[in-house]
Amino acid sequence: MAITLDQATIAKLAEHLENAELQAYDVTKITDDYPSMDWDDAYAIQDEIRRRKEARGTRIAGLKAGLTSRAKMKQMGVETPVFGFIADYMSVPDGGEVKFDELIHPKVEAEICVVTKAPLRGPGCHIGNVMAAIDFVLPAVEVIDSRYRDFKFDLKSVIADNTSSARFVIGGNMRNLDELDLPTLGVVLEINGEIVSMAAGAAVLGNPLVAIAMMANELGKRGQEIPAGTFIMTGGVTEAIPVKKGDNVNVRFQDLGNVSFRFA
Ligand code: 0L1
Ligand code: MG
Repeated sequence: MAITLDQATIAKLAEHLENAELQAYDVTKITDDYPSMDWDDAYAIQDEIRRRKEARGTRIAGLKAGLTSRAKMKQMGVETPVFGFIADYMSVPDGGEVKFDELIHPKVEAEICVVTKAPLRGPGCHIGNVMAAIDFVLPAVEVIDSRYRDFKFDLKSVIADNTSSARFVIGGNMRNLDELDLPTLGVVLEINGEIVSMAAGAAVLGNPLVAIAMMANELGKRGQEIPAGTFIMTGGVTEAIPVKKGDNVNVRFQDLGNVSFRFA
């Protein structure tokens, strides 16, 4: 693997995708125009989007793994998790409102999340390292919003598009890892009071902490680590559910409490 695109092209594609995100319009997948781009090119474009945001004063709120559950891999027709970041302006308070018109075609997914208390660095990071590095566990709902028309993309295009990051809502209660059994932790996702999806933590790679080890190993390939104090979303336990303006979302996480919000 290697970076095959020149810096000007990486910068142009980052601007193209970030404009689509910030102005809420869809685009065709970038591999249509750059079919031979590499995984490293895709992460370089994502890194450039992050650099652009930080240069404007945006703070990075955390890291995320995506496409980590069988349900989501099947839904999107892919086999590999992807990794991205979330930013401060993407945060919506529990009980709050997500402005639908700021997004293109949002979907929601329930995620088991952690905050770390020690750095994690790959290669060779495994679930034991992750367990030792966790400060606490907490629930969240991610609102994803691919910038690609009709959510039609391939993995390299979606990595470049910062893995469809759009909004996230943290709620419920913080718990110590040793108070929980993450693989059997049940999650019920309701829209407008109706149950639309149910799953348990094991849906995410057998244990959501495996997604964090994979993230550390992926970052390690690029000489990066997960710093202590990082908020990490481990990926949707269910498939992602499309929503419309006016929808009320409520997710019940066993032992972790509820996360609720509305699309206004
Ligand atoms: O958080 C996610 O699982 C999103 C991964 C990107 C693919 C998608 O938009 O479904
Ligand atoms: Mg997600």
